[in-house]
Amino acid sequence: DGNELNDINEYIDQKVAPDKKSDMFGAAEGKNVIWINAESLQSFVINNEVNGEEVTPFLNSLIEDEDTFYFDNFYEQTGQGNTSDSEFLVENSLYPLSRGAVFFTHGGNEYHAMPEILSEEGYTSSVLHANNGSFWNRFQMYDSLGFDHFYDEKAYEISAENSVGWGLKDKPYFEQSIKYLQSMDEPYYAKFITLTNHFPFELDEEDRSIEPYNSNSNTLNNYFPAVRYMDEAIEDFFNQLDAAGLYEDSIVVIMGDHIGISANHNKAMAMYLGKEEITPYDQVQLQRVPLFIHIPGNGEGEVISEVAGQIDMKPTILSLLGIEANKDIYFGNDLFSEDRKGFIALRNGDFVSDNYISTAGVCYDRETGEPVEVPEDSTNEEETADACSGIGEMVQKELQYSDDIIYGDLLRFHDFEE
Ligand code: GP9
Repeated sequence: DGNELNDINEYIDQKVAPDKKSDMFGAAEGKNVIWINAESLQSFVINNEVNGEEVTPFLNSLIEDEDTFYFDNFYEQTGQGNTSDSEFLVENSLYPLSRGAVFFTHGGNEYHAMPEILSEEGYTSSVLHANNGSFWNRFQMYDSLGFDHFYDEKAYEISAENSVGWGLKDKPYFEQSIKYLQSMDEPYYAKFITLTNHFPFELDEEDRSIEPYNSNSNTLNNYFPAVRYMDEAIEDFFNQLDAAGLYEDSIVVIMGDHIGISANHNKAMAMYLGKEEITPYDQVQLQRVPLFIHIPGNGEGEVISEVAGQIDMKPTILSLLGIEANKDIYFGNDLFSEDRKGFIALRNGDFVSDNYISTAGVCYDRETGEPVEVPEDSTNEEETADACSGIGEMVQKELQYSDDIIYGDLLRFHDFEE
């Protein structure tokens, strides 16, 4: 009957909700939100090179842009639902499930997602993705999340020439999407989901601007030219937005959705990163994905290094747009607020906090990557207790609360009205 919600609300009030609004509250009020879900983009390629060539020249230049905020300790928190899990995190500020894809298993639940909240503020919302709309059960879930329109593969002209791997290449995809953006009622929230930089990172010769890496993993080798292609596609898209006059009135968010290179390729990854091996600590650090928030005319852009994650996107975007959702149920923080929880829970129960990384039962110092050693003769209780255990308990509680909400479809019992 929803009584469980009392405990959950109490936890959110005490541990999650900030005491006051951040300085950036309303900094993008009334602007369109153009969201780019960058398929399989990981942070290790940013400001990095392969064969002496920059991998992501456009994204690197964006970091330097005075209107861009770049988050370099931003983690993906997905489970088996991959891209759909990242979407779920972003739209709801709830966690995906530990097994299966919540888009499939709980697509018919009641949610109070970002598109619905935005529509109450006069926004229209759409997803543009040139794949079959049933993939990841998107038709049903997008309806539950409150999206007004879904431009799936039927909205695009797709041929053998303009396709590779999973379907329409990113460059023609963005090009063909401009007309849809122009037709949307403003203000709008438009979510783009790219496709070309998808495992196994196939690319036509003509689209290859840099050479593959040379290691025992073809997956990692081919990742670099595929990422460069996406970088170019996003650059072209920025230029098209500008030419169409859509740039000034819109904030653009670019977020990596999940890792592209799994632990199966660790030998090659260690070679690329110049390490002897990929440790469990490194593995968690490889779960960092880029997050860019571009706000035209802002001028205060900077690199923000505090620990952050996909769970934080909904409160961050709503705050930037100046929207208060005081009675919302969410587990993330506004990334521009100083008053934050201080940890990011990964779906498997590992976590990253300001000081520690906990994975596979070991507590690491986040800065040094060394396991936290407790002096044997220590009598200080805080020191002798595993440094990670206090936060670990909160992580477990939070994941459990989120699961309870989804399994019990609890949001149907909650009154979101202020
Ligand atoms: C498919 C695309 C990729 O439509 O979103 O999904 P993924 O396999 O990365 O979850």
